[in-house]
Amino acid sequence: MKIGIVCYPTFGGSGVVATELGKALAEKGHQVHFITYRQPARLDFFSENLYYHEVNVSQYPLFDYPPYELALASQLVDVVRYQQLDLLHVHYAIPHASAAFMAKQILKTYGIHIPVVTTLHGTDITLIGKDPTCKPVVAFSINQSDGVTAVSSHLMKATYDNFDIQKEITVIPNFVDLSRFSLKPKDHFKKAIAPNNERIVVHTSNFRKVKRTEDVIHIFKALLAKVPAKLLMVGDGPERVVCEQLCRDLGTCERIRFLGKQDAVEEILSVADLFIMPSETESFGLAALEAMACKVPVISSNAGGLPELNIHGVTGFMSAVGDVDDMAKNAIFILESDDKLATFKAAALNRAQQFDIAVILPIYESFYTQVLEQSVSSLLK
Ligand code: GMT
Repeated sequence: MKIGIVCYPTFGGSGVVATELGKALAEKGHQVHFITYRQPARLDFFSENLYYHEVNVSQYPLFDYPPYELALASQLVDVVRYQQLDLLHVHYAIPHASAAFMAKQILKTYGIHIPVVTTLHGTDITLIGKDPTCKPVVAFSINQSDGVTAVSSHLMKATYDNFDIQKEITVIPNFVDLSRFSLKPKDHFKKAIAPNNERIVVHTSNFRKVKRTEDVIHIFKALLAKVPAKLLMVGDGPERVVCEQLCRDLGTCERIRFLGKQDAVEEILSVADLFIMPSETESFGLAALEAMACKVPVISSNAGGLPELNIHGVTGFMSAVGDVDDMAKNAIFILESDDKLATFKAAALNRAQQFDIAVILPIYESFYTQVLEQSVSSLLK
């Protein structure tokens, strides 16, 4: 199959899922064309089946707001026409689904029919998508897609609850590449971070408000009262400075390292004993899945789709959003005993194996086949 993939090329979860999916499809022999405004962060190797088409947005001085959606739609028309794509798969509804719809209408005038699959990832529905500035366009472009997937049952329900959707939404969960995300021998790194054998706690995110990164610092502060530990904060974003100030106020700076954006997250997770994800909303929690694949139990909120991943009392614990005392209590429970920690670690890996890319990739492939067959039969009607 010749598949065009549209996504945000950043470290955000939807971009990671889209890029890893494209890479895996290419390895399986499909021809995959990424159409994005920058080379996706994880598109880090060459393959004869992988293509990259950059979207260039005009900087014409009349425009206060560069017309990205228009540039994307134009590029989609071009790539579909000249690369003869079979299907477009757009990740994150805004503005990708509406740009794909526009491209599809233009392509019809050339006698080309291109089926569009839209994958909903999270804030495109639960935050910004609901905003009146986006809502009618998001609803329309979901309904106009030939296939729609959501990364959790929670997100699928939230989409039906918040928008007038007539389309069937299929749940295809996030996945992890277990050959990359697995425990790596990183003892020298562990020794450097925790020379006195302290427990290592990790948080990774894009440090936006929705991630409640300040909660991570509060949970860690409470944990320190019982368990010697170090905290690694991975990633960057608007809340990082707030967290750095909070560490100073709480006197915990010596025990916390802010590592910024990192490519080799799996190496950091390989030395971790606990992962903290206290998010306000989280449609799936890909970062938590990646931690679990590296045998790291998870302390999370019970928001959104997290209960579909983190099994309370087995792979970690969940608490109500903002209940940092309960999260700290659960963190102490896991970390205070080597035996308990070993049990939680094994269970975390066991759960992650259910989301192995080898399991999820064929689900996407058969979804594409189904969408293609349906669109061919609707053309013949
Ligand atoms: O909103 C974000 O955090 C970024 C967003 C994205 O689309 O880049 O992440 C969402 O998609 C991920 C991949 O499907 C999910 O694992 C995350 O849970 C989800 N984030 C939120 O819902 C907050």
